[in-house]
Amino acid sequence: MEFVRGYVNNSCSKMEPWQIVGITAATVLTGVWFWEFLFQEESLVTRGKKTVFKLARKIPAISQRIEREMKKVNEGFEQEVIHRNQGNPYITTLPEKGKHRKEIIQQVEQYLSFGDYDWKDGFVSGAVYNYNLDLIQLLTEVYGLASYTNPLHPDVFPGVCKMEAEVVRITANLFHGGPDSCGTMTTGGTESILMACKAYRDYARTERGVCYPEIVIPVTAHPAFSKAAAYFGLRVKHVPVDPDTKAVDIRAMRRAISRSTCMLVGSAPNYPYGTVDDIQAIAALGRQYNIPVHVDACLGGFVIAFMAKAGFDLPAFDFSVPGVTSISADTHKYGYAPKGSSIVLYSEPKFRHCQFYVSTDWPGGVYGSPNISGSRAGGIIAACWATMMYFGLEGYVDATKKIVETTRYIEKRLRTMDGLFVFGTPATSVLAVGSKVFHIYRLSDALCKRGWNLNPLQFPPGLHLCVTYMHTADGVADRFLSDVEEELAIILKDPSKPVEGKFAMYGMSHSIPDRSIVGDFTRFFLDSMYYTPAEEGVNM
Ligand SMILES: *Cc1c(COP(=O)(O)O)cnc(C)c1O
Ligand SMILES: *C1O[C@H](CO)[C@@H](O)[C@H](O)[C@H]1NC(C)=O
Repeated sequence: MEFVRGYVNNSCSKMEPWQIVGITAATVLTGVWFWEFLFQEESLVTRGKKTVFKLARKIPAISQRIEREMKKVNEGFEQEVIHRNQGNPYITTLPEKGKHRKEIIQQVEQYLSFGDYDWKDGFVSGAVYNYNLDLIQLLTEVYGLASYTNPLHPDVFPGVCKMEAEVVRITANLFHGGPDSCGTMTTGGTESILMACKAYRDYARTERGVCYPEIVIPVTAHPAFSKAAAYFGLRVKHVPVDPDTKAVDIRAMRRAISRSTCMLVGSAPNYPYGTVDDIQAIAALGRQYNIPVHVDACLGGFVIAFMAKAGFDLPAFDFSVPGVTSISADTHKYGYAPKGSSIVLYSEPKFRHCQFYVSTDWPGGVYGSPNISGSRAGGIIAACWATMMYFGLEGYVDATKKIVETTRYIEKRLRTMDGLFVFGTPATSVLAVGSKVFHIYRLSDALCKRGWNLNPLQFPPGLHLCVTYMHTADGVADRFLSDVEEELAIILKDPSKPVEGKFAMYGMSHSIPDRSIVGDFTRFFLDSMYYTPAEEGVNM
């Protein structure tokens, strides 16, 4: 101590006071700047890589080539949209006069007839989880009755509020929530996840004074978590999954935890492989480090909650596991409600309070809103409520039994096929296959040509099937399996042939190291959804 004092005093003895003040201030500011430079939302390495690619894209030869490719890709996307709409003219301005009801219905029918995939007969993975004309009629009527309600005004529409509260409570009970459990409805799984991330960010800030909260998620967790991080200024730490089980590596998750960690995430099941993370181990980490744990059951929540009753074994994954503090479950997937509804649940109201947004000083009055939307569609809540009443416990257990049995049957048969392997142990209704012998996208391409719409996976390449109620119809699973078998036989005659068709582009996009180019492609794809022709609008 003496020595340090003497040394510092000695070195400063020749300086004037302003110099000491100046150097101190400059050192502190440089230190802070350096700290902030090192520890940003993105790691130094990621930022370094991005800078290198950005500079590379400034080289004229490269930038021209990229531009050409981009243009091609963009035109490709537009051509595909034009093809899908079968050359029908576009309406780009309001019709001069309102149209007659009959004409509108005719046009709607025509619009809805576009598209090449026969989703009603089970050719599509996921997307539509149940199609039942009786239920649709009921929902149409219910939606009509409630279509003009807005639960933003509970005093005006108390009935819709009661329905929402009941849907939340029913779901909390399905997931073994205690008397303190609570939640809200949202517009979908993404919003449920956004809300949980927002709640935990605010909880970490207010309760623990964490300035830069971090979420720790498996690489297989749904992109909604990274989206939440991007929207709400959170940092993401991705944890790898075990290469064999495809469940999150718990030891790596422990290492990823820091003082800034505001939530741990496990999926039950995840989207890519349908495997379930070890929720009990994640919850134990949460308890040990006092960090909230979110279980993403968006996809399979309304399957996994009924599995025990349908006669399938499963480790506990819900509020019955101490340490699990929130769950997201989509009523608009296996809850079979129309799109636009999902549930986020918390073990205690203190977390839900962090989800709410409150503005106390607006001249328009004190304003409180539970989730992202302000005005909300009461019709969707009523339709979700009606779907739950329509199915009842028995209906859901029965559907779960059929769906999981079908998935297990498909899995068992796929495991016997040469050249294919199944990723991990699919737990519920989702499974994925890959190949060590040929490029799996060749199978994707071949099945696509036979009318199947399945989802491609990357890192490593795979093919994923989300089994819905439509796949449980007689003969659908067998038709799928025999199509796979026949195509496999063709592919295995020449296993090293490269991928062709539109899947070649998917394959190529994995090998592009500069992910910002893939990002640009994706933005063009999104642009193409809003494609309308450049010429003057046509009034049909
Ligand atoms: C579908 C899904 C979500 C998000 O749901 P959306 O309803 O599409 O917003 C979240 N997690 C998993 C595992 C999913 O499959
Ligand atoms: C969030 O918005 C959706 C969509 O309108 C609504 O159904 C849901 O009830 C909202 N959540 C809450 C808690 O209000």
